[in-house]
Amino acid sequence: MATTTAIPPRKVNRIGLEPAAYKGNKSTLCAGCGHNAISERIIEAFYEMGVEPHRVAKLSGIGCSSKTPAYFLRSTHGFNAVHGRMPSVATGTLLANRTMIAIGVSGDGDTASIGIGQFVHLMRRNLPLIYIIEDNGCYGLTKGQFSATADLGSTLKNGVVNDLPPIDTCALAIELGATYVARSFSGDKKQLLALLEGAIGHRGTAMLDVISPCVTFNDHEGSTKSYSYVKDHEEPLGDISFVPYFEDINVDYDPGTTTEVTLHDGSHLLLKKLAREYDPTNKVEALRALTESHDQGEVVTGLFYIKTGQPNFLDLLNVVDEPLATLPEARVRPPKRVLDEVMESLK
Ligand SMILES: Cc1ncc(C[n+]2csc(CCOP(=O)(O)OP(=O)(O)O)c2C)c(N)n1
Ligand code: SF4
Ligand SMILES: [Mg+2]
Repeated sequence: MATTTAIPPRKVNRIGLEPAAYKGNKSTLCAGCGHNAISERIIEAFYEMGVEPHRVAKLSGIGCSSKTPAYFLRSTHGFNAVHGRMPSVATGTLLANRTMIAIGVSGDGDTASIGIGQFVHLMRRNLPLIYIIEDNGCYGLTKGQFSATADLGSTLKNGVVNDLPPIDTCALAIELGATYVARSFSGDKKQLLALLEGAIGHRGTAMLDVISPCVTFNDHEGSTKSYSYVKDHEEPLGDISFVPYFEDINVDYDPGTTTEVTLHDGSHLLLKKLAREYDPTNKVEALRALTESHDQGEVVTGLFYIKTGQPNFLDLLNVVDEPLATLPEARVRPPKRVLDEVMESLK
C-alpha cells in the first residue's frame, strides 16, 4: 500500500515571503564574531515586520562591521561607502528617495573615531535612518587597536592599558537630538530583536549601539567588550516586547509596571520595568542612567530614549513624496519665467 508523506506547511511572513528571502551571502567574518549574531537579528526583524526587501537601502562605512550588509537582505539596494562617511551617503539616499527604509551599519571606529564629525551632525538632523554601531571597542579589521569607545583602564590582548575615557555614543546621540536611542548586546537575542523591530517602526533617527565582541582581538580578560564581561555586567533597564501594527495587542499587562509606546507606523513597544522605575521619554533620566551605569561599571542596556512625533529631516526640507528620479521633466525644470527672474536678480 502506498504511503503519503505530509509536506510541512511553508513558513512565510505576512507578505508571503520565506525567511530565505531576507538572507544574504555567507559571512566571511570570524566564527563567533558578535557581528554575525547582529546580522541574524536584522534578517529576523525585517522578516517578522514583513518589509518588502526592495524597499530597503543598506549603507555602511569600512570595517568588519561595515562588511555585514553583504550578509543580510540579499535583494535590497546597498552602498559600502568610505570609512566614517556612511551618514552623508545615507542622507543623500533618503533625499533622493524617501520611500526607502534605510539601515546603516557602522563600527565603533567607523563612528566614534574617523566618522565622529559625520555622526554628530547626523544625530541632530533626525534623518529617518536605522543606525547600528556594532561596538567591539576596537578596530577589528586592522588588528584590534583601541577605538574611542574602549573603556578607561581596559587592556589590549598584549596588556597595553587604555588611558583615555570612552565616548558614550548613546549619551552623545541623546544629547544631540536622536529620537530613538538604545544599547543592546549581540548575545541578547530577544532584546535586540525587539529594539530592531521598534527601530523599523520609528520614523526618525534610531541609533542602536550594540556591544558585539571581537573574538579575535578583544574577548580576553581585561576587556570590557568581551562576552564574559558583558554577560556578567549587563543590567537591562526593563523587559522589552514588540507588537507590530498588523497584530492586535492581546498581551495582558499592568500599566503600573509597563510603559507602552506607540510608534509612527502604529506598532507598540511594551517596556516592562525590572529593578528600577524608568521613563524612556525623559532625556535627563536617560543621561543620568548612562552616567550612573558607567560609574558602577555596569553595561546598562535597553531603550534609553524615545521621542515620537518629531518632524524628521526630510519633512523639514519639504522633500517631495516621490523618488526624485521618477519626477517628470515638467516638475523638475524651472519655467522660463523663473529662470528670467533669477537672471534679473543677478544683474
Ligand atoms: C580613510 C581610512 N582610514 C583608515 C582606514 C583603515 N581602517 C579600515 S577599518 C578601520 C577601523 C575599523 O574599526 P571599526 O569601525 O570599529 O570596525 P570593526 O572592524 O571593529 O567592526 C580602519 C582604521 C581606512 N580603510 N580608510
Ligand atoms: S577580527 Fe574581530 S570584528 Fe573582525 S570578523 Fe574577526 S572577530 Fe569579528
Ligand atoms: Mg570595532
